[in-house]
Amino acid sequence: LPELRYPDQLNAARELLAGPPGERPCVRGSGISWTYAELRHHAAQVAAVLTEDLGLVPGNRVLLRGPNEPWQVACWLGVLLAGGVAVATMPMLRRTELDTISELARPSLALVHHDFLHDVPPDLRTVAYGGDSELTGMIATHDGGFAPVDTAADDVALLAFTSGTTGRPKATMHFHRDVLAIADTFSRHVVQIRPADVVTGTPPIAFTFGLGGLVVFPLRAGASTVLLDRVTPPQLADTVAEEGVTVLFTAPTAYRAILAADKADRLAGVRRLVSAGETLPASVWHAMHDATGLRIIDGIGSTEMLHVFISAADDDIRPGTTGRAVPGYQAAVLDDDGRPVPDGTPGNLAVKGPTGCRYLDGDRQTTYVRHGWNFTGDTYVRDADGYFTYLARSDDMIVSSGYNISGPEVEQALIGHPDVVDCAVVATPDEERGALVTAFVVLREGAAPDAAALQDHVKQTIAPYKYPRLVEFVTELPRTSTGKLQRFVLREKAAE
Ligand code: 3SK
Repeated sequence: LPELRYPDQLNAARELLAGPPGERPCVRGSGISWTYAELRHHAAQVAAVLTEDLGLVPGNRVLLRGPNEPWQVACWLGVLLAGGVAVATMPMLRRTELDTISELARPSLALVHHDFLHDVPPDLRTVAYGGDSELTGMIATHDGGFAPVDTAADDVALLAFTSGTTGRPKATMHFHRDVLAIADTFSRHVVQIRPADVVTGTPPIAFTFGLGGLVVFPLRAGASTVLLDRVTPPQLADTVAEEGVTVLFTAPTAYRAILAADKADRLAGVRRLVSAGETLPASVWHAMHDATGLRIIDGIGSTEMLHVFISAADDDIRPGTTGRAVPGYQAAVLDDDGRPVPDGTPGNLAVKGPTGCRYLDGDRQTTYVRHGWNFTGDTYVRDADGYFTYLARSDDMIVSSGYNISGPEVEQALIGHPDVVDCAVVATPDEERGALVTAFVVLREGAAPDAAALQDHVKQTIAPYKYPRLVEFVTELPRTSTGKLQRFVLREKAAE
């Protein structure tokens, strides 16, 4: 792999929009269909509104909130063209989570889809976009002639939030060059997206898996992308057939559901299936291969590294393993002191490459980045051929249907219910979702067990997908003599 070299002055949005011919189809979704020239025009209009009308200066942060559709892409690119820092937030987040993100990211303003204005902190200057909104009125006075800000390759382009194990989200910073690097490694060398490709998928573009797969990769390759807002797996398969999709990004749960719904034949026109977000069971890989002849490209990435760093494609794939280090990255299994463990021995997965983990607030940095290695928090084993196999999360994160859910965050939500005196949240292994969020709850004396009421309470407090699907009522939680919760006891109980 030739070393990735970028000029010192680099604006990722300008690069992503500059290449392909203007008339080429670029992005469609929600009834909109834009060519590259049209996306370029709208992104430049957004940048002009931000700088000339709203007073944004380079380095200011802009919170973004909305579903996967073309205007979110125009806003994201517009922020980068203006030299701003995009802070994309998952559309399902609620006020509590958005308050924390605002507190940490300190955005100067927010661009929010007109259907998602609820739950945005009221003291944040917010401009609605899409349809007949404030932004639509504002961009009308700009002709799209905005000159992109000449950012440095190492200027921060985006803050990506990850749910920390403590329940408090953590922001990771990524540079303009990182945005191009993920396309010039995983996309270029493993997925191999081409200009004629039509890409789609399910991850929100506020999640870096979706941002890369559905925005950065297709744009960098001059391909086109179809953005979908909340589709079921059978609807996804139908859309793939109807829209002529050739590259699909989704999670193992969706591949399994497409197979279960007997919809795999709808993937007949697809060239590449990509899976990330959770580990892909060998059984799903083989079932999809039997049904379609396609070999799913599995991968592991992280918000901290921006995108996928271990993967394999075509004949290199060994189902059940995640693959090998993506060209441009190095991966290793290390002990707690940072020394490599022998092949076949479980240890901490560590990775280094052109992108890297940079937390906005410093306290995690020294724990998660040591000797130039980024520790991912996963326990992995490597074989003699350099294939990495996932064993478990090393911390308290629960990975369910591709979502990273922090056990302590769900506990904090539960403990806010007047009937709950103590609780602990762990994962129960599950064939369908990878893991189920499971709550062990101690009720106040006299309170009647009502799992549905507790589940509703969590859904009202934090993003609904984090609610505990299983609730078990207990009289006490296992604790050490110093009062420390013995999570491993509960994990074993949950797995029984
Ligand atoms: O979960 C993953 O494997 C992943 C992949 C790409 C980008 C981000 C993440 C968290």
